[in-house]
Amino acid sequence: MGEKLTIAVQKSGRLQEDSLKILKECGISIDNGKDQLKANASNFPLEVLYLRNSDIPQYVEDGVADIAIVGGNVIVEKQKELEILQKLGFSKCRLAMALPKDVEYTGLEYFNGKKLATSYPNSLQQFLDENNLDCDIHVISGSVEIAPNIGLADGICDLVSSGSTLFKNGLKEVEEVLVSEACLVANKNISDLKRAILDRLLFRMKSVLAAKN
Ligand code: PRT
Repeated sequence: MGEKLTIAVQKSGRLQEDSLKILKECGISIDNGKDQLKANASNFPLEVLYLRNSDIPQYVEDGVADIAIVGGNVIVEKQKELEILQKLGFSKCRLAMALPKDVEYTGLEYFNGKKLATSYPNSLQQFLDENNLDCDIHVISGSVEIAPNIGLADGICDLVSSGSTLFKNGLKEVEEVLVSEACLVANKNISDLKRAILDRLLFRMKSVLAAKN
């Protein structure tokens, strides 16, 4: 049997549909049983692993998957050494800091000494360090936007796309920490044989993306 490339894509969630769509647009047919965690392409040397987006950077760094489609913000948060091959133009969002809408925001120094709730402590800490700010970071794994309303934090740092969740929770966005979109990433040490398959895939992907612009 010839060499195969292993790609990780999100099992379910915001990235999954567009991840599979772009593979399909590359002419790759995946034999998919709905609840399977692993599938093979029938017409390309590719195996697909369905994993949680937040676990994907670790799996790629460990070489369990050779490549992956993953949210760019997660690579930053998990602090993994991955090769970013291509930005894919979907799942665009930003990691942003937000405050209760009535707060009079005076600039970044406002945050000094404040308590911030987030699910992205590493990305936030990096931003605070770059700006010489000292905050108390409170890590919560979901429903971050509710934290200021229930007295858990002065503000939040969370992903924003339309802004409607912030609005519904009486918050306003005041600082952008980073921008993110889905990316094709690779393990830094894949074999030459796999690299050759990857080059073929990447060529197709770039053509698909170019046709969209
Ligand atoms: O469980 P798993 O680890 O697989 O997935 P996940 O926890 O990473 O969650 P999922 O599927 O929700 O998000 C996958 C990726 O989509 C994220 O890592 C981002 O890269 C990207 N993405 C794009 C977003 C959003 N937009 C987004 N709006 N991820 C989350 N949100 C959430 C945000 O946290 C907030 O609660 O949506 C809410 C805000 O949306 P708006 O439109 O109201 O601003």
